[in-house]
Amino acid sequence: SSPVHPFELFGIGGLLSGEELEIQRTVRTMGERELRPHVADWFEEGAIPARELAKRLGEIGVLGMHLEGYGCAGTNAVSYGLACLELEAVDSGLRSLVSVQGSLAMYAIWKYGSEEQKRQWLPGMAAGDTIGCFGLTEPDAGSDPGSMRTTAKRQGTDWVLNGTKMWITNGSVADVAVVWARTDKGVRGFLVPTGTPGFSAPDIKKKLSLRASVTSELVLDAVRLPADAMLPEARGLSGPLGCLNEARFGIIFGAIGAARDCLETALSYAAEREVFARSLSSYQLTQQKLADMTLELGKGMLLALHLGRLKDSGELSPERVSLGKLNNVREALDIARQCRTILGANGITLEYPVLRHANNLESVLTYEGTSEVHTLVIGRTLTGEAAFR
Ligand code: TGC
Ligand code: FAD
Repeated sequence: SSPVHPFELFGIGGLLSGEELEIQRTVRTMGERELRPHVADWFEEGAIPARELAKRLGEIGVLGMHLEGYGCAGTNAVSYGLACLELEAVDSGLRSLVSVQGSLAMYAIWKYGSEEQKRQWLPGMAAGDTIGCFGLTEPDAGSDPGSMRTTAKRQGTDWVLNGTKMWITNGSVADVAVVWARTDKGVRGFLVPTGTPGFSAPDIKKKLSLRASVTSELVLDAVRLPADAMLPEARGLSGPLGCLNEARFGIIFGAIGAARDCLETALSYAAEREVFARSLSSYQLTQQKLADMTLELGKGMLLALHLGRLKDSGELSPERVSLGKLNNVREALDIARQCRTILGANGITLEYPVLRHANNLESVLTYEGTSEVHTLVIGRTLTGEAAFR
């Protein structure tokens, strides 16, 4: 009998509306035609044409697509998730570009910015003409952003920022950095045009993961900003953490995209590859791997959709986001590694996407809250006891 796709086996398509399917198709088509042919080279070279990519992603409407107004598409959350899924099916680095632009930098302005800040920045960012980055992590403050050292101090009506941010996606290509800093009234967010004197963003080199993505340090050396550079509505750590919920949501779907791409690759490879005079897919050991991976992929997709529907009905708590991020990234990474075994030696090259996805997913497991942090969030929810410190 003819093979059935894992998502078809689970009946996933029937759970999506016509509009959601259409958005998914548009992003998939663009990704397959315009991104996939180049992505292995970008990964190998450790360089992407970020500006052109941002412009093209803006044209298809995926930058800040789940936000309302200011040039954003205003789609539902599930559609945004599906766009992330299709981009990450090509490469986690491309989904990262979109996550950071839309869910972190744009969302921070959209949620916490003044009307003037929204009008100044959001339309250009939605179009991909202006690139944003989001600086929370520091060399000595990752999982515990509350221990950040970057400061913003008043000098007259101005603010002066000093400190270093680390591991910042889109950092050196950004036009505007959303920087979180400690003030005498707690953590606040600042919009830093990257041409401001004292700001620099050296790239982080020699990455073995997320190579098709720009990752930089942000150095703030007495960066002087006017009073209106502060995001007026963000107070305390709940400001940046509120943005992370948005980006983590996209990752819940995105990780499924990477895993789907691996499984599709392994299914077709196993069907073609002959070992001991029979197709690799005809062996029970292979079928067990394929069946187990299909179960995890399908369950992860159902979880993503469930959380997406909860987000659309306003019932997605941060703890629920932790369930999805922890499960789907962990399972996607397992699937990518298992698929690599099916491809044998061919699996270690960039001719196939599986080890590229696996390497990328190592970063995805760590950023936006490590798997340990999300485990502890779930543990705190279940027991009422915080075990972070
Ligand atoms: P805690 O005392 O729990 O909370 C401090 C304040 O924040 C509030 N809060 C949240 N608000 C919104 N959403 C959430 N998810 C929130 N979690 C906590 C909380 O209610 C409280 O508010 P208030 O008003 O009472 O002050 O904070 P804690 O210091 O104990 O830390 C908790 C912990 C460890 C869970 C948190 O700090 C955490 O999530 N750490 C992980 C840090 C992280 O995820 N960093 C990501 C950086 S950005 C990134 O990685 C981008 S990669 C993107 C890409 O390339 O795709
Ligand atoms: P640490 O916090 O030092 O953690 C090290 C280990 O200790 C981890 O396994 C962790 O889970 C564990 N650990 C920590 N606390 C506990 C605990 N209480 N109990 C048990 N174990 C614990 N950040 C941004 O702000 N903006 C970005 O755009 C951005 N992009 C990124 C892109 C890439 C490619 C990468 C790799 C990272 C990016 N990050 C970004 C940073 C990312 O969010 C941090 O790496 C992450 O939050 C973890 O921080 P850390 O690396 O300092 O690890």
